[in-house]
Amino acid sequence: MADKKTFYITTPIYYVNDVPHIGHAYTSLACDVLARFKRLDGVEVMFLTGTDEHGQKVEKAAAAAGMEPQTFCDKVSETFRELGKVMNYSNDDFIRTTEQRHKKACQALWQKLEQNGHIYKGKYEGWYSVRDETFYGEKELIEGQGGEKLAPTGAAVEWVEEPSFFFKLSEWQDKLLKFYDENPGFVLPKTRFNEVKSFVKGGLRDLSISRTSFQWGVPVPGHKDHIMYVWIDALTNYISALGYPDEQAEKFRKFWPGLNMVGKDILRFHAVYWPAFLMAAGVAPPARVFAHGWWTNEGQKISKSLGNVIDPFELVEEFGLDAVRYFLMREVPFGNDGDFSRSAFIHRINGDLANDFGNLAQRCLSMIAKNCGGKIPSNQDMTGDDKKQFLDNYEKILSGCRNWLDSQQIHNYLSLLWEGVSDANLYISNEQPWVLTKEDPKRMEAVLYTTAEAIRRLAILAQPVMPDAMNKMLDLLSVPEEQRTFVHLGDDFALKPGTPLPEPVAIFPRIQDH
Ligand code: ME8
Repeated sequence: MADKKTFYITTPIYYVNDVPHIGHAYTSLACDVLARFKRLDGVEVMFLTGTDEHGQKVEKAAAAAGMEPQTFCDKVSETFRELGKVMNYSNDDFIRTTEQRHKKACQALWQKLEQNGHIYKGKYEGWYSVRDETFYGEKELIEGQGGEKLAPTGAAVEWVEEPSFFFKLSEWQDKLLKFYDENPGFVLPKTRFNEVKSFVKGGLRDLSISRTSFQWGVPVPGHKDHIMYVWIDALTNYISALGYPDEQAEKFRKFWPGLNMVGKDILRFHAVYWPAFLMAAGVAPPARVFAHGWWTNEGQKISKSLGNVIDPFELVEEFGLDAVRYFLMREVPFGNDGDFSRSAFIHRINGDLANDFGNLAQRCLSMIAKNCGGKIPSNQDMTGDDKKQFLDNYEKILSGCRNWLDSQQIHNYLSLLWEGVSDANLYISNEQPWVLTKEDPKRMEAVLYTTAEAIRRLAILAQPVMPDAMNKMLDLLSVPEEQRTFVHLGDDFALKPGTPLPEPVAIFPRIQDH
């Protein structure tokens, strides 16, 4: 994937039974960071998100709200678009499963599976959880406090008996295992891949892929009384947005296969069912499925019933967007579970942003304003050491960032950049330009120049996580807007002595806890 000139990344499409919370914001944010990084690195990117609007769960939520399903979906889907604006996602498309382009793709995929002999008609008798939109085997169930049967996720289950079409998933065990062997990077993190493999090794049952007990979904072609199982419908979104069934469509040819980013809760659908459906239809499986972990809130599982849902809109309102984006991407190793706590948030933001990066910029820029006439200082007295230590290492930093992000290690990419921030802070503390103002003003200018140029490079590299704040920082350095991609990191685009700078302002104020 690393050398490809195009990059396709998708978020799960979110159910519209509920309004967006921090978990949804997190997944999409990670995709946004990866998409922005690739764009700055000269890669043609397609970043897709959207909403999952069919199925019993949504139908019930609409009924509970006293609304027609379509009107209900229109309303809730809009809140996910709104989240995208507030979080500054750079998605290129937003797909809704109630759109015609998507229904057409689902029906075409179904027909392909049927033509290729992978579907048969039968009767489903078993357990179903509407909350999880998942069929469960008897052995998977757990016992609730009152002795009732529950899904392994704790969701209620109901017994279902109805005519159903089935996908012959049982025939895919060996083919999937072979595919996994041949594609060792198909699922990340590795531990999750092992879970997927052992699930498949345990044997696969045929999968019920149509329902007859409700109406809200895509009709099975030629069988209007059957509605497609919401997961076969939902997974198809990743290719319907590329123009499937037209496999010659420009986007499809350019971007498929892509990276499907998901939370660990829905890995099985993406790493087992999805590649099986695709291979059965003669389409390539995704290039990678990355399953990230889950957030808890102050140590507790996030749930509506506990009333501890974290509202991303409120968080951004209180702390500012880029602080939220930074915290979510930096605090927890991407792939692990993480805990959201107010004190950890404040500690992280005040430490990394206000103290480390913010102070560095503030110190450097205010000295330039005061002592260099508000212009980029001269670099005449820069030493070979200054350059070697701070400026010549950017290629190594860039390639380090690329490596981390090609394996979706977003936290490591940030910690690599913050090593650069620490080095620059150490440099300015050691060189003490404030002492040089009288003693050696030429050297003072060189020290401030070196620091400002290091800040320019770090700010360019940190744009994917904090696009607004880093743009402001680059504005403060008078870096032309069209010179902010990774091509511009090197010496050819270095700051030009004598360039006038705007009045410096603090970019990352300290958060006062109250
Ligand atoms: O599953 N921490 O939609 P969904 C981190 N429609 N991420 C979380 C989270 C948490 N506490 N809670 C939710 C669906 N998420 C299907 C997907 S795709 C073809 C269909 C994130 O609205 C995480 O990405 O329930 C998880 O996978 C997703 O929200 C589930 O969103």
